[in-house]
Amino acid sequence: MKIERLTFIRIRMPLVAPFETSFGVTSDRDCILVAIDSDGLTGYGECVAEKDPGYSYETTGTAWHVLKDFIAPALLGQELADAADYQRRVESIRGHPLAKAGVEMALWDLLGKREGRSLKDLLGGVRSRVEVGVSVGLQVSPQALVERVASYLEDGYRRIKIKIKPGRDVLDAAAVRKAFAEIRLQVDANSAYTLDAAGALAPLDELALLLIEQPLAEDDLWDHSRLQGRLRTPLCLDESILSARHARAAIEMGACRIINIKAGRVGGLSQAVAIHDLCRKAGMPVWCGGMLETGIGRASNLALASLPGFTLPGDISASDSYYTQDVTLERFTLNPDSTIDVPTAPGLGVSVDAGQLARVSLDRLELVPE
Ligand code: NPQ
Ligand code: MG
Repeated sequence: MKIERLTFIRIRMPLVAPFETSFGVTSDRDCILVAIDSDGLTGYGECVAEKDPGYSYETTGTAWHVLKDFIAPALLGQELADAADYQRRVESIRGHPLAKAGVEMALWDLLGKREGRSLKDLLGGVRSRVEVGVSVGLQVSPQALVERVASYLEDGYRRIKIKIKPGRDVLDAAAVRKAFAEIRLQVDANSAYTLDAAGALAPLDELALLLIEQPLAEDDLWDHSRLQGRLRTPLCLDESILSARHARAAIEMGACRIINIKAGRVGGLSQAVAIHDLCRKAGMPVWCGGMLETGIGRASNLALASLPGFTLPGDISASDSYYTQDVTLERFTLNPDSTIDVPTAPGLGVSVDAGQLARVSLDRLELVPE
């Protein structure tokens, strides 16, 4: 495929409710959409960086810079064979996985549209519907949290993840467990603890949680292995797993018993699949993480989560749970069994709502070969 044009579109979509985590609170989703034109077709991708460096050091600002000044010049006017070819061309750009992954997603969409095959088929997916859950932000009180969870259960979600931070952990989780004895429940700390402070998490072992996600620092596999030795509940790593090498090290060290895979965090769908394959061989369960994606990234997550090793429910919620209006014409809805259908149309299987995209756009840059 010849890369004839690259377009970057910065958008801002209001969330239905503010989303609070251990690193901050946000009321809008800022991200960058990527469009690649080749041979009369357009492929779309989503860079999941946020406005602020809370989850990752990358932001919409750094991603815009890396996309415009480094990734685009490496691609414009070039013939690209596939995702592996793309990764070789951006290999010398250090870091910035979220920026790289946004372009790789657009390439897959283009490849699929060209071949008339869905992303699920291209990646080797085996399921037509995937199990999903919802991620619930920190609320003002344990009572408010229980009410929020009740409403998500009413919507049909059968797996609940709550955000925790020091001082808002055991009481919150215990309140939810007390109100709903049987539900599949897990917690996510987004790196808010040190190994010493994580002593406070010991009572979580009594709450029958599916997992405790990323309690310690992103760059601290070692202390996660120490902490896992003290807890019966499986630890799950999110921020710490940036490549297949990290995944292998985490497995060998016993730093976790479950891995959350996000294509953005690992630099693209191809690496996400590689980590899936490695974990599958090692018997390490994985699930698909989420970044409050628009319909574009959501479609990509559904295709990824259809691979056979994704045995736990993903953070892939129905569009309505986060946004009143999306940039895709398709809206993803929850089936009664807490699953969402994987798109079957070529590529990502979604089409962009041009009017809505124009309404949420903040900035747009079109680049063509010189
Ligand atoms: C996680 N996601 O698993 C994250 C992190 C996260 C669904 O819990 C704006 C955009 C705010 C992306 C907050 C979920 C966000 C964000 C948290 C991602 O760790
Ligand atoms: Mg997480």
